[in-house]
Amino acid sequence: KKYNVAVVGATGAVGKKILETLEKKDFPIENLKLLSSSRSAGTKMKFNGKVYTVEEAKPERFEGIDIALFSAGGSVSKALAHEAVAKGAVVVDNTSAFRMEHGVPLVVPEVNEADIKEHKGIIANPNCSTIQMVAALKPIQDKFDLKRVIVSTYQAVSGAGAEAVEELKDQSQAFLNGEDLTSELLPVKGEDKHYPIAFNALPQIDVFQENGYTFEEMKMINETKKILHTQELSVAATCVRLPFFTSHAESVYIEVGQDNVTVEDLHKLLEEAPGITLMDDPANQVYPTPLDAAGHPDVFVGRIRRDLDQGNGFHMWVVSDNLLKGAAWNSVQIAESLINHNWL
Ligand code: 11C
Repeated sequence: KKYNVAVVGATGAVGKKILETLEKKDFPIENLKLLSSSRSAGTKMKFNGKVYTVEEAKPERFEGIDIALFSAGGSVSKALAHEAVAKGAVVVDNTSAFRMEHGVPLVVPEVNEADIKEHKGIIANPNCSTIQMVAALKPIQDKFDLKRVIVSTYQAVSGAGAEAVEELKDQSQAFLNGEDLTSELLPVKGEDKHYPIAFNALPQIDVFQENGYTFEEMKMINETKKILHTQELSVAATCVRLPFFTSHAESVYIEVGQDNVTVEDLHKLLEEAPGITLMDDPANQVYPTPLDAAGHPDVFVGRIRRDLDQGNGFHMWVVSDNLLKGAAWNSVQIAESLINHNWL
């Protein structure tokens, strides 16, 4: 059986990766519809060798669509996702619009695939930095119980969109030419102040909340609890933007609920875990970097070591391509689960 698929936000950084992933996975597509804002409508894009013209996203475009993959920003999802569902489509939404809504499954297939079947038309794809962390945490939670998670992130500029990638390139060039740097976008589009990202580190991703955490940090905290089904888990996050293009890296500290867990136990678990590639051999300087992970769908884990003071505490380093497992790959996996389990 083949399906009618719409990609909303097809011309964006994630939309392009969704198309690449659908091609790579040979997704069973009957008809493909590429949708975007009115600004990008009319753009020609190739898929499986055929040229498609991108159309403006409007409610009537979802007539006859089985699966709609949204990645055009929260406001587009809020405006059109329910319309798409009303026309009979199941929506996989890659924005933060519905993630914390009751009745909307928030899914990383390796972690909580079964949640998909509870959907009422919309399934949310988590934030990229959350996805890679929970993929690494889930096997540990299942076997050794998890008590606490403290994460610090090292995030790529592509997480802030194609314009942020351009800003880093322009600023790097200017810096090396000895010119003044112009900052118009980062840390957050539309905020009062902007700081250079080139040769810098910005401890703000998304807007600040009343509690002093940023929205990105709160996404990591709240989404992790929802996906792992553990409201009692202690989670704290500090999210930082760094000047590289692809893949988010994370230093993750965990405390497990069992005594006598060893680094070898964690190695064995993660070696066998779906979607995880273990790269952890300090004697040979083996550990994953953002460049290693870029272009690959897996979550890479290394640097696993016991805390020197806390017997049940461990540190690890988790890296993954933010546009693939963090976005496009995970969304298409959700769509595959929908069809493989007849959950459409
Ligand atoms: C970033 N994690 O790196 C963000 C991008 O909620 O899907 C993804 C935003 C989201 O800036």
